Amino acid sequence: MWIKEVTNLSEVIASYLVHNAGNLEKKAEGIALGLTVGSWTDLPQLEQQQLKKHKGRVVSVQSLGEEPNANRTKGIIRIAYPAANFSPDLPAILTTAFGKLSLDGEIKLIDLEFSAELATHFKGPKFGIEGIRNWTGVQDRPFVMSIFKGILGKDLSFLLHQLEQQARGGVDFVKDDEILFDNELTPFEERITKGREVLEKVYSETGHRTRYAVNLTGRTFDLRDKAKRATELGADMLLFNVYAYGLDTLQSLAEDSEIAVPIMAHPAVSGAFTPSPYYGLSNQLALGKLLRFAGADFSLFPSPYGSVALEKTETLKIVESLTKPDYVKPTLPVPSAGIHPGMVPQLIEDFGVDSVINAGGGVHGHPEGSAAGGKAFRQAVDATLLKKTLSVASQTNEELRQALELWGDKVR
Ligand code: 1AE
Repeated sequence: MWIKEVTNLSEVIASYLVHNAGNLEKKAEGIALGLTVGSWTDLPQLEQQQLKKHKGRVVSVQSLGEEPNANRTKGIIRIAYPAANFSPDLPAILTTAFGKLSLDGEIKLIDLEFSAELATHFKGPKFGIEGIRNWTGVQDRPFVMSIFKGILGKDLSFLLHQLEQQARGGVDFVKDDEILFDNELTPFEERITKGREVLEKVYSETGHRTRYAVNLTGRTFDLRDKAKRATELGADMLLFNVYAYGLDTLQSLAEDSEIAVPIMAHPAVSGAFTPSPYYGLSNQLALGKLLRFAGADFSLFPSPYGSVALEKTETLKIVESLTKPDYVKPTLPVPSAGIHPGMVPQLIEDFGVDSVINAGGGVHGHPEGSAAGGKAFRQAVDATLLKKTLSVASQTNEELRQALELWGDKVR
């Protein structure tokens, strides 16, 4: 591996995983030139001088040898792109670092490192983990979230009943299903106003406050007004299908001072970009750093043990890029999909206390209904933090006992 000196220039450094690229140094130089000033050495001296500040810089080249049994070489190339080449926004940065290059052979963008100056253009999450903890008053334990299920074709009274049951189960957050769009049966504004009444009622009766993330949907140019209206109506949080709209749309919403609520980024559609080992974006970038820099307070991603599983190493890299010290606040990791109470000890072991345990079917599928489903999760969390096994805890927690009887206590 060789590394050229890294400077403090305003720039973004892109890391690429390449396969079968031949001579890596040559490949790297080709990218550094090709994505910036084009051909270089044939130009007259004056022009070379003028173009110098725009030229991409090869930062490092590392061979990873051959893939076992595949007869394929691979390596990692890092290229710095001067900020002079782009406006400080994600569409420009992505197009610079991975525009046409994304179409050009076996190359995967695995990371983007922002220089300090460039990072000042990104505000990141409004709340971050600390902000969400202060807002909710929930400290020292993972949050528990449940997801509306089976709402399509149902009316508002059905939705409100399901909301009430989830809140009575003691979950911290309830989110819309990402496939619930604005519709006549459960209109966006009424979900917010009537949902709020239900959650206030549960709070006044039980002392437990649940917050609701309403799905912000519709045409892109309408989103800003719709999000503002949602906050005026008292929406607690917004759910957002960021990869259906684009990262910059998320960033614009997150930066708007009149949209002063946390935003939860859903991973829908991101799988179109991430699963190949050879092409696209890494999960740590797509569901980690880019969402954090674009301002998501929560990032949902497939857990390693649920129904839409990701490799555990992938999920841990996502969490690292959501939470490690960086220029912007951390984003709450939400490992999701196919989660049931028996998985709680493993979720806490893998993702820690600063995470959200999130389930749809694992709440509503409880034999005694959704409230019991929420309680079973809270009991599993409490037991795990007290270092009790779920099996011991289930002797004194009926809801947990029933959940374990149904789903077991194994992650797979
Ligand atoms: C990766 C996102 C998971 C999600 O949005 C969802 O609806 C999960 O539902 P369950 O928990 O698998 O029923």
